[in-house]
Amino acid sequence: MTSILILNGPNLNLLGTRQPEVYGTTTLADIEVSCSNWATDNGCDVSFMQSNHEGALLDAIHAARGVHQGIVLNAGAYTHTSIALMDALASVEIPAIELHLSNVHAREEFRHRSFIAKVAIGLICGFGAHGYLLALDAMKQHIED
Ligand code: CA2
Repeated sequence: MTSILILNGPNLNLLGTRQPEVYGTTTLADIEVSCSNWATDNGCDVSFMQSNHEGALLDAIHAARGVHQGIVLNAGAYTHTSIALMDALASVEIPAIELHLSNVHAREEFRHRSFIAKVAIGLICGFGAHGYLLALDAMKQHIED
């Protein structure tokens, strides 16, 4: 069965509790339920994880080898800073989609730079929590094509 890993980076555990004008009112737990429902409806396996620690995200990417066929990554602020995450994605050779709730290109200049985009097959941003389902659809299509 097609298996997709969804990885969430720093501060995303706070979703739905602060800055609703930027990130909406949906919690990360709500998003996990939607992704799990999507998995059931689409005959896929979806694993969901969040960490505030760069090393834990790196370990999860390394451990995905031979287990998951695709990675959806909302790396949070590490998107704009982490060469280590970029290198990890490149080294495991698993297709990855960069995901953001907000439209990072309509925000501060420092959010326009992405190390993840350099190794991702594509980027989805600006659609809030629905972006997770868009990313899963896109990844399933990519894997099965
Ligand atoms: O839009 C996104 O999904 C981001 O990845 C969110 C990151 C931000 O650094 C990226 O530039 C874009 C920040 C996540 C912080 O999430 C919070 C949620 C609620 C309250 C406070 C922070």
